[in-house]
Amino acid sequence: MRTSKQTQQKLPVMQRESQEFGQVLSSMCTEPHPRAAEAAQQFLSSNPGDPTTYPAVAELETEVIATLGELTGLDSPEGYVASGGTEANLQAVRAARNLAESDTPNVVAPESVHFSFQKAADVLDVELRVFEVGDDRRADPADALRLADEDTALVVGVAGTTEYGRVDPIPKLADVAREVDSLLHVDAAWGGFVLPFTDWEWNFDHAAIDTMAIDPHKMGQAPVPAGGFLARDEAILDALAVDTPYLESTKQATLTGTRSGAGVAGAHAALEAQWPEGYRENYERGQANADWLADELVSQGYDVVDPVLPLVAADIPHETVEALQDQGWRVSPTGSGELRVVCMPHVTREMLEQFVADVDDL
Ligand code: 0PR
Repeated sequence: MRTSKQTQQKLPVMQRESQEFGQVLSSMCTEPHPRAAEAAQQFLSSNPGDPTTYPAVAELETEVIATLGELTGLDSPEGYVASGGTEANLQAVRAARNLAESDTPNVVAPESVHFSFQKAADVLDVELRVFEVGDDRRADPADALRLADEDTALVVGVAGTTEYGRVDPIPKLADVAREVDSLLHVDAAWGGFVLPFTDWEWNFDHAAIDTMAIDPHKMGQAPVPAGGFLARDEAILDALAVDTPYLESTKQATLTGTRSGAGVAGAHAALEAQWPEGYRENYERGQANADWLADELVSQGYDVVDPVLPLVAADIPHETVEALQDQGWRVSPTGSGELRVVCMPHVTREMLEQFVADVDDL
């Protein structure tokens, strides 16, 4: 691992500069809502992994899951606050594997899935079958069906892809899952806090979805770590549970043991402050910014992938991206090399105006 200059100087932590967001354009993290930061502070030493000892934070977690259920069209949601989208996706694969009858279960997913599925497949010893996406960068259910068979334990759809913000045809993928008798998981880790304000069909109410990832620590403005794992049925959590003989609660379905009370409390406060109107405003502002940025870059002659959600990918040459990075812009490319700007709540029009001017100068 590289050591930064700051580490080499060994400044005491309180004298180090914390991350500024003024030039952060490609991250899916954002500044936490002020009330969420405060709530996190208050629960720093509580462990939601031990609800008997820490009932206050456990109650907050139940309420977070209830609100996430409301956001995703699920009346009596099961689930928990995970460490992030990686854990939620891994747990979805794990539940499907544990419930599958096959000894050689596989997972069918579009190539646009987050790389956390590769980790899940590796850790859980499950075959990951990936199919290409079409020109629209979305999963084609016919391709999913071609790859699926009687050993398929899980079909995955993404509601807001990491690189282009695309939403897969979730109801049709649910039909595929039903046809091969598998579960359906939707990864809305990033998209889940913007999609409620769009016409996309993506949630539990729109299709026979079994599990979902939806991360408060991305668009939800909660402090890190706060991911969300949701399930329609208790049987899914049961499939993940192990006995916990020396705790008063007798089983645990989470992947990690000790968990972040700060994450849970922060997510709770963020949801309380922002759902639904604050998130709606974030979405509308983010989408307007994305549309504006896309137009500006097109008028500078770049190819831009139409932002269907608040995420812009533009074909900007590698040297220009490097020059922008030298100017302090925190930007990173997609796998195919496009520059990617995620219009998170901290990304303002003023930032983008400066960014566009810098791109123009180069
Ligand atoms: N699912 C989707 C659709 C994601 O975009 C991501 C992360 C995950 C799952 C995994 O979530 P966790 O990272 O919470 O486990 N997408 C971002 C990415 O890989 C994560 C990220 C966030 C990257 C902030 C950089 C950054 O500064 O690009």
